[in-house]
Amino acid sequence: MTVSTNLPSFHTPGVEDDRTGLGIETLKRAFFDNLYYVQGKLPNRASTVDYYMALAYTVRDRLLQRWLATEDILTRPEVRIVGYLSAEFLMGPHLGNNLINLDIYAPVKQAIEESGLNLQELIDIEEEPGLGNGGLGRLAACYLDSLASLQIPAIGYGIRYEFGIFDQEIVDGWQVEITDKWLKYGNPWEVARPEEAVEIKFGGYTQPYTDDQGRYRVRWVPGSTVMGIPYDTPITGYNVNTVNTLRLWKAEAPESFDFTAFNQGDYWGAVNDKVVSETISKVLYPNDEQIQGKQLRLQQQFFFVSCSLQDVIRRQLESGRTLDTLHEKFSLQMNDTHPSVAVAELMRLLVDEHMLEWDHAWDITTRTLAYTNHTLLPEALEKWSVSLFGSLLPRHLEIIFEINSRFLDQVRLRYPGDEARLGQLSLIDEGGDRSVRMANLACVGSHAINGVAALHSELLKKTVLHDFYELMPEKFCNVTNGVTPRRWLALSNPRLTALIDRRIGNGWLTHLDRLRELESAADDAGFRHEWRMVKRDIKADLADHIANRTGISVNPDTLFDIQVKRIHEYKRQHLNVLHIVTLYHRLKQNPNQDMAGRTFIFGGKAAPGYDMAKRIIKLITSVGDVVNKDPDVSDRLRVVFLPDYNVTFGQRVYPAAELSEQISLAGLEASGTGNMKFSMNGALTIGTLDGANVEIREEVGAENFFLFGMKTEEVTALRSQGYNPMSYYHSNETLKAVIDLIASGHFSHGDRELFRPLIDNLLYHDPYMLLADYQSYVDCQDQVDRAYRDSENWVRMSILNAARMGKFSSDRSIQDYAQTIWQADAVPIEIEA
Ligand code: C3B
Repeated sequence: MTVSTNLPSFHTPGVEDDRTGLGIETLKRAFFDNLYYVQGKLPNRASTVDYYMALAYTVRDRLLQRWLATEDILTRPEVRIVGYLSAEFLMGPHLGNNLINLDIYAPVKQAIEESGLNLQELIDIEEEPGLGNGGLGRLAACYLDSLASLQIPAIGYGIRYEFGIFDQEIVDGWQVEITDKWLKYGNPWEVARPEEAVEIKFGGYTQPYTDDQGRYRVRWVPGSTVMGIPYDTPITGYNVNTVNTLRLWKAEAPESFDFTAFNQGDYWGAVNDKVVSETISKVLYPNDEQIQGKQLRLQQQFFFVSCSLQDVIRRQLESGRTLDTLHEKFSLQMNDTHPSVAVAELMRLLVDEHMLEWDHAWDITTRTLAYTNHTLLPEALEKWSVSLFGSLLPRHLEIIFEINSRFLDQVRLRYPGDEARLGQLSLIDEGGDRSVRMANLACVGSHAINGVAALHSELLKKTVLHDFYELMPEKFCNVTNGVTPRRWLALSNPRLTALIDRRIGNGWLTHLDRLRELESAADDAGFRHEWRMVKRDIKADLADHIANRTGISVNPDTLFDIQVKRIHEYKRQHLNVLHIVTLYHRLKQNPNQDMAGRTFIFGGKAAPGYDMAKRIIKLITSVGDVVNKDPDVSDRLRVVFLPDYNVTFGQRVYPAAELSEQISLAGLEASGTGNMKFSMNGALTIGTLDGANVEIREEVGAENFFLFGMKTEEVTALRSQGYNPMSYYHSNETLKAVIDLIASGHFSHGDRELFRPLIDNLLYHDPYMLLADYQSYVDCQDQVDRAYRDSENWVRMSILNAARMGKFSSDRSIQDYAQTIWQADAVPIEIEA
């Protein structure tokens, strides 16, 4: 289906319009016009931020016609819409990305340069909207890019946090959290739509009543209400007319003032209501994969889910359809369990507010919703105490009990007498303080359940969701994650992109499998030379950046070995440190040791309350302080912790990497997506058989991947047989020496207490089995060292890695979702000139 729109376009045919024209003179005029009329600045008084804002508006003007055309087609009854419900969207800066997707980078660059400014400087000044913690939020952002690029009508639904993920500073080697004020200069990319605000209820009680047809009904009498105000951001597709919408909700009080209180002189009380309401969308919870069970978090989840479902229902009715066919027009994907209260809320809206019969509503609900699981970590499985849930959402608790009772009846029929299984499947955990199991709710209320990499989806079926798999195997599927090559190659690595273009022409950014055409180039010495030169230049740029940021000088001719991701024990940044200390120990014993110079680069945030993760950061910076200053080793070893790792910094770092560290304990990293960004940019991976590493290795070939460590089954076997980390410590001389060196205070000015919690944890518990994988990791790193010194072959492997990454384009992931879960099609939009 192709649709054309003939929305009025407000410009005179034949005349280049200042809001749409792409001629250099037009762009310059529009830019200065926006500076004057929107920013209210004259060029001689304007700051870089003013110029950035003026340019952002100039670019936004150029996508508005497509955005409105896309909005317009959503109202057609036959157009199917994907709604992506996510508590996090880690979008990264918009300006550069929109220049790429609108294909106007070159003319805009020329116009800006002819105006005496530097485009890169304006791109770099954008405060990135950090409305996510890590992988899960960034995946949502890549998926929005691919949905638009594949011309699938879609809306991302989430929360407009006033404060996103904190900014990280490193003070005396420790992480310090600073509030993220991303909105401080205003946000040129969003449009508020207060006319589409919705009302959200909380608390209170429920009341049964009989309707005029004599049917039993329930009414929810809320204790308080807040308003959800939508803020829309355009999501451009690459070289297409589709511009989808990211709709983020801000919480506001229904009335700014409680006039009764105000008139009685209680000014503070009157305004307080507003303050309390606005708290809901105030701040992003900075924990990744660790739930805290805080009331405000449940309020946030219900808030954005209810806003979004009311929005979906409004659109359904406005398109001229009834709610009976909601599932035909909408497919709603729940990004992890964070939005899973949607199951109960959609039922409430259909049954209580729109008066549908229960069974009919249930059929619509389960056909509309689908659930993606992103983790097997037990501490990340969301549970809410029944008492907290009931006090905040009394009607939803009743609905969940009703869903559960009907569901358990079916289970009893299928497995008579199997009480243990019943207890596992129940939506309510009856042990201790009773709680609602959100993953169980999501499974029961969805027609599809998927994991995010082949291994992860298999493990889901075998472990955490095993009972659900046995009961309803037809719901289970896998969609391996992907990342957008527009941001992660075209925007972040223009030099490599240009080199690839010269070799295989263009068009591969939307058909990433075409990178295979580079395979033959791996055998072309001339091409290898060019590839190496590109990498060398980018490494030199990163080295400059590192020097500016941290004062540490690094040599761009050393191997850039990089681990960037959230700091978490299961991701094992400290295993990387054990290797660094091993090399340090070796070099101190034998200063003439033959090895390639290496620069170890780390980046990542620790959850503010996660002591062990914060200590890992301190360990990295402390080892760096000693190693970088020690003349015996510092020509061959450098260790850098780059503060405040975020999307913007990711764009610098992936292109410069030569070795990508993906070293989680097998079975714990659901997929990983950084691993894909590295490989796409020609880094080789050292990794375990975990998450998407398995599939990356399959694609690039075992000979182009450095594999180490136990497999998932070996991990399970070792654990069940009784894992004893101390035995590795006692039987491995080097390992013992390395651990003793850290424990002795060598990296902590003699302080033996600083790293004791980390060391004791490794020796007495080691839940992520670093000691068991240590020797295999070090041996594999030695292999990396030898391989790197055969530089021609290294470059060959680098090219082959990039060439074989087609599978990991998020376009492929979205096509998988569209075919197997959403039944959504492309709707190309023609815009009449
Ligand atoms: C992450 C997982 O840890 C990654 O393996 C995975 O690649 C991404 O999700 C995307 O699927 N994840 C996260 O960032 N936050 C969570 N709460 C759960 C999983």
